[in-house]
Amino acid sequence: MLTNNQEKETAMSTTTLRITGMTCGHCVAAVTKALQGVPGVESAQVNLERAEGVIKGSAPAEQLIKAVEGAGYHAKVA
Ligand SMILES: [Cu+2]
Repeated sequence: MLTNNQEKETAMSTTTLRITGMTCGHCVAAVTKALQGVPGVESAQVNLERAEGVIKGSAPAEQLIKAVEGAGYHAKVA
């Protein structure tokens, strides 16, 4: 158990993205869904007012940005 937890922690990281183009809750939902669909993502929290997404997991930032752009928005590492 302990070993599993430790392995998980080392593989996990937090990526913060600056996301532009979102105007409403629909956009937030679309971006969140796109991010959650990236392999390795454990959780994605998208904030409209801050134009920000906080993603936890082992997915590389490059893949996260691709997913956001695939949904029709723009992102870069904050
Ligand atoms: Cu919208």
